[in-house]
Amino acid sequence: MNAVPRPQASPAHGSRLAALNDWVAEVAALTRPDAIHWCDGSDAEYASLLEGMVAEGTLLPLNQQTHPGCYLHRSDPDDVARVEHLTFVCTRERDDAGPNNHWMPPADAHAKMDALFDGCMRGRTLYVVPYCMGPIDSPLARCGVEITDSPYVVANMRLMTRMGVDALSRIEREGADGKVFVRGLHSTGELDPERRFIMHFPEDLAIKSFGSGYGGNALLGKKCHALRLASWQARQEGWLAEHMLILGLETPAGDTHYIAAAFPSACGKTNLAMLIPPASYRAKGWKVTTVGDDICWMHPGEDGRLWAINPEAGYFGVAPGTSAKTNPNALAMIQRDTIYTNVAVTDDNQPWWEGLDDRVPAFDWQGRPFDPANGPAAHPNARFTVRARQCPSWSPRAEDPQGVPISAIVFGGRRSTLVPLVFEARDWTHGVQVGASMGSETTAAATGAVGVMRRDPMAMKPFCGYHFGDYFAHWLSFDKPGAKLPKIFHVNWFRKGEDGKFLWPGFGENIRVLEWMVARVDGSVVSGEDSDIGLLPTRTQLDLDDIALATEDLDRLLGIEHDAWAVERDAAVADLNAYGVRLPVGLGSSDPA
Ligand code: GTP
Ligand code: SPV
Ligand code: MN
Repeated sequence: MNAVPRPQASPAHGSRLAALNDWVAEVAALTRPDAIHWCDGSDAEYASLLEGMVAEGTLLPLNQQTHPGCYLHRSDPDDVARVEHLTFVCTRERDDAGPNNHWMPPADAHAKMDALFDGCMRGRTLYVVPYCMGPIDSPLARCGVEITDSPYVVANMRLMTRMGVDALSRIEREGADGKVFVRGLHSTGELDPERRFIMHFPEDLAIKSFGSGYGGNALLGKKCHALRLASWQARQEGWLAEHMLILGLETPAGDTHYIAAAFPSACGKTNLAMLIPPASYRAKGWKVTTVGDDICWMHPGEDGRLWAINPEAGYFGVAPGTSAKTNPNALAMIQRDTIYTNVAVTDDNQPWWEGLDDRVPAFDWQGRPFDPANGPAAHPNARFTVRARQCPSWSPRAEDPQGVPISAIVFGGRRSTLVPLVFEARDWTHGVQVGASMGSETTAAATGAVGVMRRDPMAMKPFCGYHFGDYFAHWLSFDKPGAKLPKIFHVNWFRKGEDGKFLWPGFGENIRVLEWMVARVDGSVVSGEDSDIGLLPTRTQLDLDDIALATEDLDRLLGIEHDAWAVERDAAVADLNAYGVRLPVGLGSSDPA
């Protein structure tokens, strides 16, 4: 039962847009909810949703003295991450989805999903959630409506997107001009992993998701809309929808450079986006502001540059590893008005996770008394959901309807061996090749084995809504006369020594690498060594003065192992060649030059 807040009488009166009313009525006829609630996005509605979930026991208030407005949701233990093997892109032509996606014919997918949705909302409330991805007045923003029977999803959508009456007005205004909104239908169903599917229909801008309440599977504005469907739309319309953070880097000279960075899930986007430079850098005037931490939509501007918006309005961040040392901005922002999912709690009911501090938790993520024999106290993919504006480093430019101009694009993976701290691509085409060849060790953000090296081009393997061959060609197409494209770099914060420890201190110290990048962008530093993988900084170009690094560790972090790289490149080329005839000429060749 989830009959909160009080439903409206009839779906027919929800919107001025007939297409929306008709769709809601159609979904209600299929799913048979007890009540229908059109979300307005108000504070009162949010409060009443939380209250309802607390009453039914699906949300637990945390310590309100230390964490006002904070709550804990414990998910079903089998529903803790994205399920890539159950995620499909259902294009009319199989080849349009590409070998990078699971595919099903649209008619079969609809039949399968509609059978699951049949009567699934009996005894529940159907929520209509209008949302806008991007600043509400931005020409670059796109709208959608999610229908869901999960108040947890509604509350999370309220934090993560511009949700409610303003979004509905825009949808109605655009609908009157014939513009289509993204239709996302979601039900948590019985949370049976055997009856769980996330289906995308890019040609119809539609999503159907059943059987999971977890973030990327259920908050349909995020990965389903803003990446899988948006990447499809972006290709048709000449822009890019990417799995990237956006940060503003203020230099001592007073310039601000905006940098977009694509790292796979749980590989450091939130942390880099909220970086606090070490004291010596702060004293010189370096500062980082946060525009976005997960998704970036980039449009070519009239000036030839790429202009980016963050389509989201909140953060759905990884809790484990977040601490006053690693990410003080994040820790500060999640002290209030935050929904936690699958963290542990201390004996005085504060949220806790591995890496936070040395307290010992009282209960683990499943609510069991903590026993290390059961594994980590917090689930490794435990998350927080919070409004973006609560971040101390939040950039007001996140609300700029025109977005921000991008100076540099960074690709990076979690690679314990081989891949150096940083290198620069020679040009755009080489940069696309570097991005397309990216590999990373898998994390807990998706179900399956952790720590396995997998090719994850542009950190988009789970999120590109069409054929990767076409996607790489689309990237290459931005290099045309008049374009002032960003420089492209590759980083790796995760290189390990023989003792299994990270060689590079990471986090705030990553500013040293960003500093080199903007010096390259400004032209104030001439390029370093042209190696077989790209341009490397020389030792003197990186400011490493006051960090303790043994010379042999530094050699490893900054050097190239030529033989091992040759093997890596052959492997990357072989993987790229799997994209067959749609792979742009040159990308699959073993000679990158
Ligand atoms: P998604 O939200 O899944 O897309 O992840 P993300 O890319 O935003 O990753 P996030 O910043 O949340 O980091 C994931 C994990 O990597 C956390 O446990 C971090 O503490 C850790 N991490 C982030 N940056 C660094 C770094 O510079 N060095 C090391 N060693 N670990 C890092
Ligand atoms: C990711 O897995 O990349 C995330 C979390 O950002 S989710 O919303 O589940 O996709
Ligand atoms: Mn992500």
